[in-house]
Amino acid sequence: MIRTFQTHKIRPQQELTGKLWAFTPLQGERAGETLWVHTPSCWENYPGFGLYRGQGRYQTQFEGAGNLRIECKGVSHTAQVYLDGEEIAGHYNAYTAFSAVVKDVKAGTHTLAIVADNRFTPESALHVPNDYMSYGGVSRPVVLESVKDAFLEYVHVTPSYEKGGWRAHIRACVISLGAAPPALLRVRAAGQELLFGARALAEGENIFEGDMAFEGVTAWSPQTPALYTVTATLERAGEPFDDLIDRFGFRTVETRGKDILLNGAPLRIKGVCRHEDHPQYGCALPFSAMAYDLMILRDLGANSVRTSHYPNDECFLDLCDETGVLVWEENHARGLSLEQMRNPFFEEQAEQVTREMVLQHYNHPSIYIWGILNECASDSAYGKECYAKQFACIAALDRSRPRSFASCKFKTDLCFGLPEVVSYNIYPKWYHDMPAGEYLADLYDWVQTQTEGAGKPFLITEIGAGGLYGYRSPYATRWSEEYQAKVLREQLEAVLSFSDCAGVYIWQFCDIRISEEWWGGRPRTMNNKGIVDEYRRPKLCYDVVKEIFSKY
Ligand code: ADA
Repeated sequence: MIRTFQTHKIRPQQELTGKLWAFTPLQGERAGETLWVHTPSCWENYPGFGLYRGQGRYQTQFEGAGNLRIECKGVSHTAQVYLDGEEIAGHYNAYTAFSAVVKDVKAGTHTLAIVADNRFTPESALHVPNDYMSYGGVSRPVVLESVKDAFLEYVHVTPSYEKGGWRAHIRACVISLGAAPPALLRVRAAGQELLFGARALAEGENIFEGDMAFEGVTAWSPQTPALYTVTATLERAGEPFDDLIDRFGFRTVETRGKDILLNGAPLRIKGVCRHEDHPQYGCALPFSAMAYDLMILRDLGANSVRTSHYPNDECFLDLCDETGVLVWEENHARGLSLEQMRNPFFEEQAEQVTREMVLQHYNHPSIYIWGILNECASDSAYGKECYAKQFACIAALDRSRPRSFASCKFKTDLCFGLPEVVSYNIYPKWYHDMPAGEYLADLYDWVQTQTEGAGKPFLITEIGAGGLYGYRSPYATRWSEEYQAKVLREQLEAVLSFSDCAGVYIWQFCDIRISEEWWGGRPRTMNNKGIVDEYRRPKLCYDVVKEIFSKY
């Protein structure tokens, strides 16, 4: 499933996944063997491939002719794409989309092959052995489109509320495959139209910008997740030849003093951190599993999800837009040390995933904040330079949302002057023994008196404790469900009763698989801090979270 709504009515589009493809592992004992596998999927879920780390070739055939645009929504984690044996694209990072256009393809049957690679090589700065799993496979949909000499790449809508009325800034990007004859661009949104008169198109990107005003529209909010459609069409001589349909919502996000404001009203975040992970699907969750996760999240009384630690599947974001779940969307990085940030590939790879995240997910009204570099070296001068660059990269692409990062550098963090929101991951009574309330007050005081984060909104982006599903102990010993429930109660009460805090995210939604290299301190080679286990079975803490979320 590509999206939860149709994105083209004129441009022919077809999902190539959603059926069996031929899979061939390229290394290991079974190298060269061919299996028929469902797609999208991760090879860790094929019998015998649970621990395979290497390259795998996925192959399918399709009918097509003309200018073909092939979009991969996500290949984990490095991809090389071949059409009829010719390499047409390469991409690093599992969690963002990429595409290639091949011109003048002859009519007939064509072979598409994608070689996915999940190895931890020195050239991979972001996918490293970690406290989550870097799966292998064609993990998100692959889409085939037929385009003319020019086509729409994106149409970004930035809503604003001025003098009692909604307006929107429109920025559309048209890609031309060569110098192309004049084309007209028509943008329709929420019953209004903006027309850009015919203009010649230069090869590559052509940007169109303008403003629109609206009347009688409904604002998007968690209580009223009203969505509108924006339809952009390219036309010549009155004939539309390409289109792009997206959705957006009328809402503003800003920070004022200690508050994060949505449509002018302070937000109180009650959220969970969620990895895309499932024992049956790896990171390639089908629509039904994503929708089920959101049902659990809403049943818990949560109003937000943090896409820790990477950009999420667009279908999941579509569902968040539709159900009014606020999203902290995060670029890809977890716990990189100073040395890892000095990897010569780090800057380029981090900038790429950040750009792709913002450009691809720009219109989702549910995304209220961009996060970067979870728990990286924000306590060093070099780390600070990297944080500054990535925040600048986001600001250059989007000024309509605040930015933040989740720090674990306690009283040594140097970066709170950079973003609009200060965020901390804290684990009182799990990684140390200080009571949650005392710990939080001390940390908050330090931020206010010693850092450039003073006076900014303050979020707790992780609290949590491990609890092994089914391990019960009348003495509430560590790792028992009882201990986890007890700790979460204390942490949640402390954070939510702290009026200077804009909210909390629980680490984490469900138990997840981690890289084998990370087994120390992680029973079952899983991170067991889920409110539900990996099969989404509720632990004892489920009712505690529900009770406390409903109280605040
Ligand atoms: C960190 C990190 C998470 C997870 C967590 C834990 O705060 O951001 O990815 O590793 O700790 O379980 O310890």
